[in-house]
Amino acid sequence: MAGNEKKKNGDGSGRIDGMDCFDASRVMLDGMSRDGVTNVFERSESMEPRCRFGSEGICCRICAMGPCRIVSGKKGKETGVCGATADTIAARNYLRMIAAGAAAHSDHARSVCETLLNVARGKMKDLEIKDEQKVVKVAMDFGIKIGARPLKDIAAEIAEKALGEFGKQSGELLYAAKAPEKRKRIWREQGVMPRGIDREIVEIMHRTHMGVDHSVDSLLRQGARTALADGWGGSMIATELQDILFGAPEPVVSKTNLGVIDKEKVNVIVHGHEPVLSEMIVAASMDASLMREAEAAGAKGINIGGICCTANEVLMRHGIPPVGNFLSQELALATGAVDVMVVDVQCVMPAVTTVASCYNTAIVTTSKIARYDGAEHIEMDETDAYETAMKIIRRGIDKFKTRPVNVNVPAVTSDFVAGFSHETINYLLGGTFRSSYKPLNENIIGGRIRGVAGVVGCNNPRLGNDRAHVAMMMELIRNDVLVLTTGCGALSAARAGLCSPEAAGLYAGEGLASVCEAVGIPPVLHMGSCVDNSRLLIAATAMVKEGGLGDDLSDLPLAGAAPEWMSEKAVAIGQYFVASGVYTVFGVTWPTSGAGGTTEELFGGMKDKYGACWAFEPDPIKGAALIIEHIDEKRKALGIDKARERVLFDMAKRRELV
Ligand code: SF4
Ligand code: MSK
Repeated sequence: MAGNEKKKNGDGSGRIDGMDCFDASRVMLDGMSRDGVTNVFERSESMEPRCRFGSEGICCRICAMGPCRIVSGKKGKETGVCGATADTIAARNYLRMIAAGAAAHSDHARSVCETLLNVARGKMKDLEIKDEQKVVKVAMDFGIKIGARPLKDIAAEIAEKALGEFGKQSGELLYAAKAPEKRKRIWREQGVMPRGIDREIVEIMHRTHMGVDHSVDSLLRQGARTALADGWGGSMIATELQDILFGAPEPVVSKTNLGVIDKEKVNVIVHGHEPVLSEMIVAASMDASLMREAEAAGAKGINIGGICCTANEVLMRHGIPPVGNFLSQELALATGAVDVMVVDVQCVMPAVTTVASCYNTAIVTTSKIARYDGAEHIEMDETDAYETAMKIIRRGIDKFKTRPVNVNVPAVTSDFVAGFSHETINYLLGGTFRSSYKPLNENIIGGRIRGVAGVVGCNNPRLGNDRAHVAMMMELIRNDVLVLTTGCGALSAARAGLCSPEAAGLYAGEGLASVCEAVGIPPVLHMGSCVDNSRLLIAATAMVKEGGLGDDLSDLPLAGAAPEWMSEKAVAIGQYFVASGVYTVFGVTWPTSGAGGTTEELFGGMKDKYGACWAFEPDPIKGAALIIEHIDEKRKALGIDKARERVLFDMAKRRELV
């Protein structure tokens, strides 16, 4: 049953009548169990009880005098062999998570810069600059002269300047200039203004080497600086330059869940993060010669589906239906109808090769830096990515010929809308002639929208499948909080039917529903992939600049959350939210919980430094309550907590703005 056909039951579970979005996963898990194939949920269960020292961040193995673990109490060891306390150990471990997360986003960004440079210099066949307006916008952000220069020259200079951000040794990152003035002052005062992306990451590795930085305060400042180098550096560069290359997303209608796999067609699943090759795969899937080859093999065509953030990239720009998120990768393979799964970097489980071998699927790795035993490797030829895409699809056609007869595809999909970039929100709210955040701000000031929450990040088998995301988002929209979402959380929301305009009437509070219905948007806005969390920073900055809601990001009735986080990238994202002034609630587990001083600094001390701090709450409904409480505090501080005339910007009102 499609998500749009569901009936409201208000239990926050996302359950719908008949087979629901979660049942599709259960069908696959039962099938895998019958086939004797293990899955991520079983493996997660088998890890219990998890190591307490590791969970609480108080195991250190950075030198060979250890590993050391801290056992508090009378006979316990209060320090490691070298004398490092639990706080130092936990802070160092935490910083290394940020370094890894920032490195992943930023290395992705580096390859986008290289692609743009190659395209601008005419070295890449079949790729063209799609968004000329964005070239001009980014050139202005970077202080690049435009004049009458050819667009490709400007684009090449953008790519070179962006590449320069990685190796910069001093000064300030270019995109940091976009932040509100007050925020920049805070960063400078706290000594956390990022200099160069690579420099900050390397400095974490140096500071956390045995015997270097032992002060929690000093360590956590470098953590904040590196995370900012991710959010306002690597991630923002990736987002903006990908928009130049592939086009800024616009609202697009699609479907999601395992039912988008088409039994009659050759199914090619794109999985990972970098969009260059997946863009080419989408283009090649329409190639007449390949269509003929697929038909000759007995298929009714070629079907592309996505998993994880590659899914979000091709969804946002082409409406390609996502099969699912992180936890769906094995389930998709277990349908037996996936002919080839093409993977690049990040969030691809090594287990896919084992599962694929049981279901006749080819796993094809394509990145120079990511190889798996048991997979085929077809390295992307940067000068001819289209040809690489053709080879991969042909591999799928070959596999289709030997596909087993018994495939198991649950006929479950949900309809939804994605493609809410900052530019789109601006346009949808303000209209063509005067794009503006004014209607959003006015509705927040008037009380119809209580506030905004960015609910983002991975999903985690320790919590079941998507339930924390769905429960938290439903609780927030029920309380008139507009939800912005990215990454796997966005795909959870889409699957549960929360990203359809109809969800406003079904699940949102009266105020939020009235605004969504007037503008024609869902109460949960899908804004893209993990690197696109930078779109949230830009949207929040636009709200500050619009006026009426304070003069810094920390003044806004705004919060962030990752109720099912799993990867180190999520920690980097959460920390750049906090250092940008956005209160952030994580679920699942807290990586420094065994170290009181470090945790206190993250949950409290950071509030004095950055005007925002972390919180940990494993229960998603209680996590939503923390967010609502925070939003209400901010409303009070802004003096907009009292009932005021509510402003609804309908079409007539929006026309008045022009
Ligand atoms: Fe143990 Fe110190 Fe070595 Fe860490 S750095 S393993 S705490 S001796
Ligand atoms: S893919 S980082 S599981 S959001 Fe970006 Fe999903 Fe988290 Fe990977």
